[in-house]
Amino acid sequence: MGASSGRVVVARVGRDTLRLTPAHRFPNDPVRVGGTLHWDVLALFREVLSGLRRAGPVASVGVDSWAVDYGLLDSTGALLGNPVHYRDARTDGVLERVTRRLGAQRLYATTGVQQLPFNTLYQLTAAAGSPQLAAAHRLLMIPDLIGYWLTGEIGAEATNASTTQLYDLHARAWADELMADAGVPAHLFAPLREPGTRIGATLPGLDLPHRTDVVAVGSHDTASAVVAVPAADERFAYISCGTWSLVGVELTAPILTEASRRANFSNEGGVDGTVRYLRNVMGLWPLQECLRDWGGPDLSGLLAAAAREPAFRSVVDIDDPSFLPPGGMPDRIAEACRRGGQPVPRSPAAVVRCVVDSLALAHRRAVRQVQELSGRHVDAVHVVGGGARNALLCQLTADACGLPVLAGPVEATAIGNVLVQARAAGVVGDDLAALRRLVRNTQRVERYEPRGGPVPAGPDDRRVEV
Ligand code: LFR
Repeated sequence: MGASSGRVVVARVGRDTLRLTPAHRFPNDPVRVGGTLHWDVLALFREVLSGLRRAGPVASVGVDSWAVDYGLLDSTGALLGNPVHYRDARTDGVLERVTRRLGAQRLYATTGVQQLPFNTLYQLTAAAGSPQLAAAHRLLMIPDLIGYWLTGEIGAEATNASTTQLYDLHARAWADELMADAGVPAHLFAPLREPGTRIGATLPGLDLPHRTDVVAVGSHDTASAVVAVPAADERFAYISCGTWSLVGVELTAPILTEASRRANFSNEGGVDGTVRYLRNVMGLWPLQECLRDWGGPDLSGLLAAAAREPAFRSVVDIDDPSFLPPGGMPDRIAEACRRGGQPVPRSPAAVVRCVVDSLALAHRRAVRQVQELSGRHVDAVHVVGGGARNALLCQLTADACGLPVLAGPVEATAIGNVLVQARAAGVVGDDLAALRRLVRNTQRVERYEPRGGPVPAGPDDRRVEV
């Protein structure tokens, strides 16, 4: 389940085969009620069930989604209200308040996580004192909530737990002391489980035609996507590009230097104990929001027109937090151009060009920084996820980075999800290198060489000084 759409995908996996068939696709449309932006999580669950009915008999099921958001359960296991969307304004100003109290250095030293206003820590602080939180018995992250509804089993998958800013990356356990000091009730958090472990069997009452096992995967979508990066060695950066661009490298140990903290890089938990050392870049969200504002025009036509627009005519700092909330995106882009003394794009094609140019420059900034901060030098940038379909973005990213871009697979998240299940079933080889070899040998990857033309300096590196 992604922030803009979900899908149930059936995979057929063997030692040398990996074939994906989409069984069901569905939109994920948030709902604003009483001024708060919510996920329609029951609708999502209904669509998951329809997908499973269409999928036919399968060996197992794995669930992944975006990170940081959660549902609260009461002592009977009933859901207490709809989960709140991480883009809701309830966290405005909370990061600054909590950080002043707990200290940015301490937060980073314990959790290794970048400062994002919507981290679970800040969402829970925003909810402090609410009757809902007072009645809560358990907190489940979105994929764990779906897993609970499918099986009746409670647990917290580790890769997603690592995004909450309430997880101790050294102890690989919930950060109880931090929770106590932050006023977050530690009893809400479920026992941790690792990707590859069996959660349980689907409940008979769900009325699925076939009962099947549910297996924990890298339930943070980005963790699954990184599993499916078709790299042959470790000298690669990845951009998991969808609503967000997650730009990083894969490491075996976290980087917790002051420079890393100030550059706002995250050490998120990966599959097999790896560290996803990455930064959130704004991604395709501004483009998705422009399309929504324009009533959903055809994207491929717009991208073709954008490719004919003059390059780097107007660029903005696409990572600016002013682009985080939904609504009125074309106006906000125009306003950012005006503020930055850039020509204001007039047509949709010019706006799209500005967004894609700006995103390519933000990719470059993160790819450069991740190498400097980690000491890992990369020979290529792998773009996986929906953004791998965007040829203009891939080419401009290659040009900006001065590195080849290897684009694909588009369905990296689904592939990473299913490969961890297939490994748990003993069908495929055991280390990540073997899983990636299978992806490389079976999936289409497009190569974009840097063209070597002039690329302007990007907007200044934005530092998060808190
Ligand atoms: C990508 C993603 C990012 C996370 C953001 C919010 O889909 O999971 O990794 O930072 O969504 O949850």
